Amino acid sequence: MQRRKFLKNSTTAAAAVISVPFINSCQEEVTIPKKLAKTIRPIAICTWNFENATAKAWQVLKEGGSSLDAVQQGAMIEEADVNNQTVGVGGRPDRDGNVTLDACIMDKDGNCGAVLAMQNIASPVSVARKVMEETPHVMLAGKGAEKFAYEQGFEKTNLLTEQSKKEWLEWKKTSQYKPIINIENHDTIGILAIDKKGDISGACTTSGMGYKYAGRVGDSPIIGAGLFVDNEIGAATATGVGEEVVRTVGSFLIVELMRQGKSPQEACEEGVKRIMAKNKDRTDFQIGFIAINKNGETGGYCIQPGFTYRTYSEEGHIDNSSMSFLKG
Ligand code: SD4
Repeated sequence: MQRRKFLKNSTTAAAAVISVPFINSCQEEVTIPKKLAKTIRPIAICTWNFENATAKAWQVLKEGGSSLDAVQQGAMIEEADVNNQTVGVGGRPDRDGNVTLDACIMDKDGNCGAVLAMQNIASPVSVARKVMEETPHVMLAGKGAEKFAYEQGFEKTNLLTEQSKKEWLEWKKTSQYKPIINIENHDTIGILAIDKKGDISGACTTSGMGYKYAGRVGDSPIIGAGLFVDNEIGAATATGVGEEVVRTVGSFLIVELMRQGKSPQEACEEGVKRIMAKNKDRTDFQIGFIAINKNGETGGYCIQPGFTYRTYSEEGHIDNSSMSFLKG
């Protein structure tokens, strides 16, 4: 049996590295920071201000359900909301008028599933879970994902609402592709949860950038970019311009930073700074990260003002709208 230790590399964190040995899923003895091994704190946390989604996830957690069910059911609330034009039914179409959806889900054991650019299915996060549980694969894309969904009993659904169609036809008059900060990138749901057993799961679901090039896929269904869960450490998820999140493998980075001893808040801040280091002269895009650690501590950070995240725990609903950001 291989033995290894995860050591913190920051001096402030050093005091907290008191050995808390346990056997991880690879049957290796690991030492995690003591502050990440204190108590179990069930919590649901999501990008933006999705009160109904976190309330649903919290209900699942409160009744003793798994974090996997909690994040799926929370995400499904937004997928079904026709007024959310960045997720599921009612999502903005691509430039050709087709609504194509991306989603992924990841569980406590590191299992994951994703669908990319899938059409005509109302709940891509549920199909992603089926990919995880019913296939040997992680990702299914396009027509293959849609075919698989039908095989699993999902119904064909028209995702383009009258409102989204009207706006798309208006957009076509100029066909200018310029995402507007906090508007065209808005409202993707990334949702993370810890259940009563202390297990962490996450999900992320979106229709992507409005009027995107047909076939374009962002960060949201990409494990490591739009979402990452490590049940020994914590989880992170992203919203905003996905290309930039993919370039830095943002969510994985944030979980690794927490492994090295950063708090969720510090890790999200570092994640945003890494992106800005690659985009020194740009001020025209938004990215927001949220994270939880094993203790149920949360953090969130973004480039521009306007992003928020919501948490639901025993303390009730909290809208973190006073969240800090990098640029004024
Ligand atoms: C994407 N990250 O497709 C998504 C968009 C998003 O709120 O987050 N919208 O790039």
